[in-house]
Order: sequence, then C-alpha cells, then structure tokens
Amino acid sequence: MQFGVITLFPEFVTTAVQVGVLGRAVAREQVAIRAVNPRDFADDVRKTVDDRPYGGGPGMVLKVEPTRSALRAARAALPAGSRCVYLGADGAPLTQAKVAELAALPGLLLLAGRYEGVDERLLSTEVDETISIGDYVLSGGELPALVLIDAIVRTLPGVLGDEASAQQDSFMTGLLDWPHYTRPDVFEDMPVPEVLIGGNHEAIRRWRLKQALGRTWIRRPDLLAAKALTAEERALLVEFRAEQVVTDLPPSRD
Ligand code: 4GX
Repeated sequence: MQFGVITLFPEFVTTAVQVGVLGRAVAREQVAIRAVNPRDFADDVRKTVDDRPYGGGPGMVLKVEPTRSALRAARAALPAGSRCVYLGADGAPLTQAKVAELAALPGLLLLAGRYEGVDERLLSTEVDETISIGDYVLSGGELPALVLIDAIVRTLPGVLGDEASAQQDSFMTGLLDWPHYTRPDVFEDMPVPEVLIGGNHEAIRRWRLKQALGRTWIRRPDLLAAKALTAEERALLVEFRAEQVVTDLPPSRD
C-alpha cells in the first residue's frame, strides 16, 4: 500500500515511520510512505504557505495554491483508486471498521493541517473525507496521520507475524483484551492466576474470555451494549459479576 502525506514537517513523518512494526513494513517495501511539503510549491521568495483568515481573528490558515500543488504532486505518484483524507477534530471518529475500509485501498493521500486549519475550498475540492482520532485538540494533523497509517499498516497481510495477527482479532470481537502475565510466577506477593499455569487450554480460553467480558463491562459498557453475546459469554459475564460483588465487600471479621 502507498501513502502520501502533505505536511509542513516532512521529517517528522518520515522519521516516525522508520520505527517498529511500521518501520519493518517500510524496510520490506510492503508499504511506501512519501511526505510532500507545500512549502516546496510556494512561488514567492518567502515561501509563504499560510495567510490571515478572512473575517479576522487569531491564527493563520493554510493557503490553497501551494497546498493544492503539493496534493496533486503526491496524488500523481499514487495508484488509481487512492482516496484523500483530511485529519481534523471535526471529522468522523476513527474506528477499527474505518481502518479496515481504508486498508483495502491501493493508496491513501493524507492532508495534515497546521495553524487554525486549511482553506475550506481545498477541503471541498480535493478531500474525500475528514477523520478525527479523538475529541481533543492537537497542534497539527501529523500525529493523527501517523496514527491512521500505523493502524492500517498493521492490518495488511504479511506485516504482523501469525501470533500477533491472531491477537489483533481481540478488538475485532468488540471486547477489550484480557490481562497478560509473564515470569516470575510470584512478583511482590502478587501471584499469576493459577489457571494460566495449569496448562488446561480449555480452562485458559474460558478464563480469558471471562476476563475480557468483565473488563469490557467495567471499563467500556458502551462496547458491551453494542455486542450480541453467546450463551457461553453471558454465563461467563454472570460469573465475573458474581465474583466482583464478593471481592468488593470489606473483609469479614469472623
Ligand atoms: N483528530 N488536529 C487538524 C488543524 C485544524 C485546526 C482547526 C481544522 C480546524 C485532530 C484530531 C486535531 C489539530 C488536526 C488541528 N484543522 N486531527 N489541525 N483530534 O486535533 O484529527
């Protein structure tokens, strides 16, 4: 898959994508990520990319002409059927379903804004959709673009090993992950749950499913409400809730 990123900080993007799973996918040429700077398309001697907002107010707005030239130069290098996304807090929330949808494309052109935003005429003519990575304010769209690239690339076939790609199913099920443990079997009086040491794979599967259901019930009831549970899952959640009530009680005095 090929990505183009329009950014005033190309080194930020090209450096970040050299690390970890993403960096390995780039090194193996499973993905290509190219950053294009609107400043390289500014035609005046000062290399102007921003200007004051019509109507007044604080801050600056990214200009149409150099940004559109950068977009078009990047688009020319992407395969036919690629899509253009603007990253902004006013976009549709990013979900794993949206990640899966975009991962099926041959290429993605990402516009990372700075300042108070981008001239609306650029968004209305060149951008297919706006995506938000969450309800908080950042100082630019580069981190959201990197979040989107990372989330997409790790779903591409051959990028993660078999073990890790099975793990990724966890979010696809609509449940949070279960707790994980490694050696030592006792750390500062805290033992690893007995069932994980026993080697009874069916008991371990049930324990993990129960913990995932319980955690989702406690931490993200909204996710659980959206999920249709099997009879086994309902029974495990009933068990988890029964155990919670008991452990939440103060210790007995007799
Ligand atoms: N999820 N930002 C966009 C520039 C901007 C400012 C105002 C439009 C209007 C963000 C987020 C995010 C910071 C990207 C401001 N664009 N992007 N940028 N949250 O906060 O995606």
